[in-house]
Amino acid sequence: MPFSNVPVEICNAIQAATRIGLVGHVTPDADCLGSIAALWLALPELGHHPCAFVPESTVSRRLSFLLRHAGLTAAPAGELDACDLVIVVDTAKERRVNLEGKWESLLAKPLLNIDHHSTNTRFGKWNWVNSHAASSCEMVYELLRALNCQVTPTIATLLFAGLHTDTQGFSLASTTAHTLAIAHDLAGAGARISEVCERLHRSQSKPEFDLVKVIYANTRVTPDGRLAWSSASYDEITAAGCTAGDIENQVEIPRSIEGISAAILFSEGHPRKIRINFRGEGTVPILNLAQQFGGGGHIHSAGAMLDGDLREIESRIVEAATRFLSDLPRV
Ligand SMILES: [Mn+2]
Repeated sequence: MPFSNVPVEICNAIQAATRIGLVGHVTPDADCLGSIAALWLALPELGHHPCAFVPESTVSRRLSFLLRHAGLTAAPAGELDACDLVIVVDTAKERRVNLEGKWESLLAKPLLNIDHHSTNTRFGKWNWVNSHAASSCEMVYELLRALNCQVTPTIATLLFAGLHTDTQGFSLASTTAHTLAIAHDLAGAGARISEVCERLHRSQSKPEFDLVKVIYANTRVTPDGRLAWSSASYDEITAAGCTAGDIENQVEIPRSIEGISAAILFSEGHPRKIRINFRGEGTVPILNLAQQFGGGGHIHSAGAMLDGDLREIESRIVEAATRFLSDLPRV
């Protein structure tokens, strides 16, 4: 595998640093946590003492195994002061960083931005943004190879988790021969694949299962069959015994209906804070719709946050989505 993809200044910035902070995005997913945990395990080999800033309350129960496997303990936010380099992974814009306190405090630091979101605002001093990469873990793998770091079985497991989830089990259009070649390398390095997949797909708690039932029950499809959407109100989420952190990729439920062009999930993790996940099938550039509502992400997978009444936001966005899709040719 060639690792010439990694810009030399990225390696230089890491090698020159003494105390490296690691930061990801709010509502961290497996790609974000896997990237942070893998770097946290690998960088000491280069003589660095990384600090991972991952507020514990933001990590879903289902994904907490990633941090446990790494033996990672999150650093208190105050330790950011001592860092002379902060690597921000999988985060499209600085406002989405997952930090206790104010994200603005981060901007005073030299930032190294490693990401695969096409909407990345290039907020770092160094920016390595590759929107062709299926996951940030894929990029972190290349980085570790370029830095001549060992990829231990645990590091391989963490990176595999990110590759696997961001590609929906290697099922999305973003899955390339390159993605699979890296997955092959990770398997060769000892990634514990069945363990990751059991944690990700066969480890639902009863509350998570009950929330899934709500999302199935609330799924609707427009008369033309092009849009499927669902919702979970704050009351429904709490009645199931879940919290905002348990909303992950349940948008895959309405998305699983045959023939749709787009799927949307509206979730009210906190009262009147509505998170919207958008997915586009085939060539549907759903990001353009999400951006009408201040959102961002990838061309076929995007998100937005709005404040207000769930039902009002739901009907407004479903209407806009229907219009958006009617202007596109049928897939
Ligand atoms: Mn990602």
